[in-house]
Amino acid sequence: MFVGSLCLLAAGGTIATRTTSEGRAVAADAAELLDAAKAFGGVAVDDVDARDVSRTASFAATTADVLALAEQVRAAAAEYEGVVITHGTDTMEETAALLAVMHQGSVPVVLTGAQRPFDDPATDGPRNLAAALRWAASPDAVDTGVTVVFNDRALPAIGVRKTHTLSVDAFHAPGRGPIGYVGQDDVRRYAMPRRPSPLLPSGVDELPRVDVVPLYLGADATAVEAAVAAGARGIVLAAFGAGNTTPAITEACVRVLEDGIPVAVTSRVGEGRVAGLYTGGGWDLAEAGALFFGDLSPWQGRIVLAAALAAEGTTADVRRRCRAWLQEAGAIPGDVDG
Ligand code: DAS
Repeated sequence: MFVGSLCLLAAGGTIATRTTSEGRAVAADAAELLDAAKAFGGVAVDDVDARDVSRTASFAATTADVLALAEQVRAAAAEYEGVVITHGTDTMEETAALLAVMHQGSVPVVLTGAQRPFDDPATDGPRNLAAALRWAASPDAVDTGVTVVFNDRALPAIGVRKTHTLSVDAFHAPGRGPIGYVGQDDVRRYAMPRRPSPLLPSGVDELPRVDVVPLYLGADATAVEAAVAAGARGIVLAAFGAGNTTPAITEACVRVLEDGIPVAVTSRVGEGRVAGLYTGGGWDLAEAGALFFGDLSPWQGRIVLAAALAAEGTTADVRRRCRAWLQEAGAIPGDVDG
């Protein structure tokens, strides 16, 4: 099953935390994590090079931190046959998306983490790490791009979501995954994930500001106006249902679109794609030129829009880039014109 040498990048998260009198804090290093994973067998951990990348909780990380991590991943992918990253679960879906808009080539890049601390007697971390290493070392993982391995499942980066606050069954990719099962003795891939062409080149150290605006009963235009005033170059709506907005937010977004700032529509629902269906809501946004981001979560949509904005070009170029990427990612139908 094992195809060659792996690199483990330890980037903080609950998987590496111990409990202190002031709350959980990252304490275990990459070597300790690897050592603990040995108990779950199935992978030649002596062939894994372990590197410490950061000791942050993922809720405290910045986009620049994740771009720096992406550079380490790129370097490791040039050197090893698989790269595994231990990471906090809170923003793992955003890191997965950011790596996915950059990663090229056949080397699998696998994110994993834990819901329970390293010093919990029933911690899930070492088991998840052993599974992630097993998946990364398997021929089944070659060409799968970026994946998340958690609770015995391999999930595609695009579409993965944290779906439970505390349970060890914390990640799913509604409508898209799992793409594989990672047991203690066997690895099985059921499907190949979509692999769109890279949207973001390597070497970028910051992304343009893109803000997420949540929809809630009676929401007014304050958040949209504040985002623009703060310098947002794009706005992602976490809209109602299949992509609807309050009248105040619809009107504010139409104005924003007239000013050349892209607005991307996603849903706060958690599964399914958005569509411009209702007058006064999604229909009006579509007519005004908003981009409908398919089944992407608001958080992954924000990464995709920011990546599309990172390259030079007009608003029309950004729209074209987003649409092409979303089509290749299977988020929107292939016949949507740009
Ligand atoms: N919620 C924690 C975790 O599960 C903290 C973090 O995201 O770093 O890893």
